[in-house]
Amino acid sequence: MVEATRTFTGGQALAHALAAHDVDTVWGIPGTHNLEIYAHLPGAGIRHVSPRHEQGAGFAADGYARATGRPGVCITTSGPAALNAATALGQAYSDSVPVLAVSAGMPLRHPSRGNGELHETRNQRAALEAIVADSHRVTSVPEIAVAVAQAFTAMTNGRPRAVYLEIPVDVLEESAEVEIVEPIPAPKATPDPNALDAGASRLAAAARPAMLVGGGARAAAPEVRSVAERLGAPVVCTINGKGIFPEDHPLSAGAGLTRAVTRELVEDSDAVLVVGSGLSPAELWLGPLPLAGKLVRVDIDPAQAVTNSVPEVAVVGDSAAALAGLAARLDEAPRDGERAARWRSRHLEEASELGARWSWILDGIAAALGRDGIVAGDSAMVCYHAAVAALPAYRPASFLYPTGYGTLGYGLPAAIGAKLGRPEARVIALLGDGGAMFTIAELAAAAQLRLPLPVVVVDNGGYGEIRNEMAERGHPVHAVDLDSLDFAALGRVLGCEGVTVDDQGALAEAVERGFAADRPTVLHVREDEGPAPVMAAAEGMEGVRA
Ligand SMILES: Cc1ncc(C[n+]2csc(CCOP(=O)(O)OP(=O)(O)O)c2C)c(N)n1
Ligand SMILES: [Mg+2]
Repeated sequence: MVEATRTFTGGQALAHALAAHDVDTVWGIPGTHNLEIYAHLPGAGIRHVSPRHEQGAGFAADGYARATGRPGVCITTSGPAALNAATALGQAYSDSVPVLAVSAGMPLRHPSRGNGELHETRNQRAALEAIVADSHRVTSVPEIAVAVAQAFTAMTNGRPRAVYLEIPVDVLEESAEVEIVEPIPAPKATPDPNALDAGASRLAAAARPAMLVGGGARAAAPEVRSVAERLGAPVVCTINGKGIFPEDHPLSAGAGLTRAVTRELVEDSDAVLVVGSGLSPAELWLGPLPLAGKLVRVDIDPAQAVTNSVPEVAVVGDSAAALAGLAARLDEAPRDGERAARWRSRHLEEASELGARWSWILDGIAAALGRDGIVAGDSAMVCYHAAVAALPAYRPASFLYPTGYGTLGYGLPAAIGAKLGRPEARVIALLGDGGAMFTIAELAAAAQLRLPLPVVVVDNGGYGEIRNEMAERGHPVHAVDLDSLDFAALGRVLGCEGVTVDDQGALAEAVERGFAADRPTVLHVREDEGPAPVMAAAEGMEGVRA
């Protein structure tokens, strides 16, 4: 807590309320309507980071939140600025990432009839409300401290999500007596012991158990491990869960739900424990997994516990508490190590097939990244076809990827957010040439921040995935070719180092140098020719990826 009661302007009340919630960094762009917020960020001890576009602010706040486990905050001015951040909020919402967007809005005493106020959006709050889990427009200065506390509760209590807080521009400027509100203590999401009993006995009775681990288990890595080891169960992580279970563990069967190995493992298993995953179609783009009759689900969100696949047993609660409860009920039984080894080698074999086309790139990155690094990826084939399967991860939140919303332009700003949140970690951005251009301006932001950030751009001359989809459908292939750019030169113009690399050794060396540099390094890499991995569509499914 910063102060007890004081006379604050609205902008000051916001800055102090954020500080009271341990916010140390915010991303945003100042404008006429939010100047009163900017006036008070330094006084509240909050570092402000300048992206080059509000979408970059939102993605950076997301990357920071994923990498640190703490909410990310972005600040916009009204109208176009708030809408520029909207896509990033949609991304954070769909991947269960706690991001708070605070925006100035039209004044309280304003007709809202499209009378032409600067930045006027017909209904800004409604536009944002359609995207996030919780949105609120305050009507007075004292309310701001309460609204911030409530926003943090909405973000962090239960399933994390994006939230939106709007402060009318006149409320930002007014002064009033404000009581600073302490963070609201979150109730413990303790699982029901009966559900734990039922889940544990269902799992203990299985001869061939498996586990699927999603992003909701990011704070439960030790508990995931102890349940997996007790069950002797092969473990697959989802894309958002990648790294929660270390991929060099003998029970690891890799990451990615859409993969053939995952489907075959589920088919072969007689009980499957799914932890903190929506089993979302966005990741299961070839169709749902055959989980009927064998599913035990752990989720903090009671609604999500039955979404997409209905379980035999649902354990609702905090994933660490639920898994600890399950582990305590499971015996350390001798298990079939041969089965786990079989699935592990099946995974490794498939991963090397999927990654083949990009293997020199992935191997070069892996060599320099080490066990503790973080990859922030974009929605490019090198990420979802290859890196998910073939770039091993060993820690929670070490692979940041726009899974649910699938937006392009995420990787670079998310990497910036991650690097600022975890300065000691090696962070790398992995982008396609098409997606890179969506937020390429953020190279200038990263350069100004002097971030030692390698940015790998995998260039296949355009929207490769969409080109493939058009061809597969027998449609005319057009609108997908982009003139090849000199990304290294572009990086240099924006204040970075820039290199073009065409072999694994040079790439690994440039990445290694990039981690030690005093600015970002753009690595322009040309994708090898040849067919992309084919992921055959399941019966009746289109198999469309994006
Ligand atoms: C915001 C947004 N617009 C459009 C798309 C549709 N889309 C999906 S993949 C893709 C191509 C991306 O190209 P690139 O980043 O070069 O990756 P590649 O497919 O070539 O590996 C497009 C346009 C999207 N996912 N997000
Ligand atoms: Mg491309």
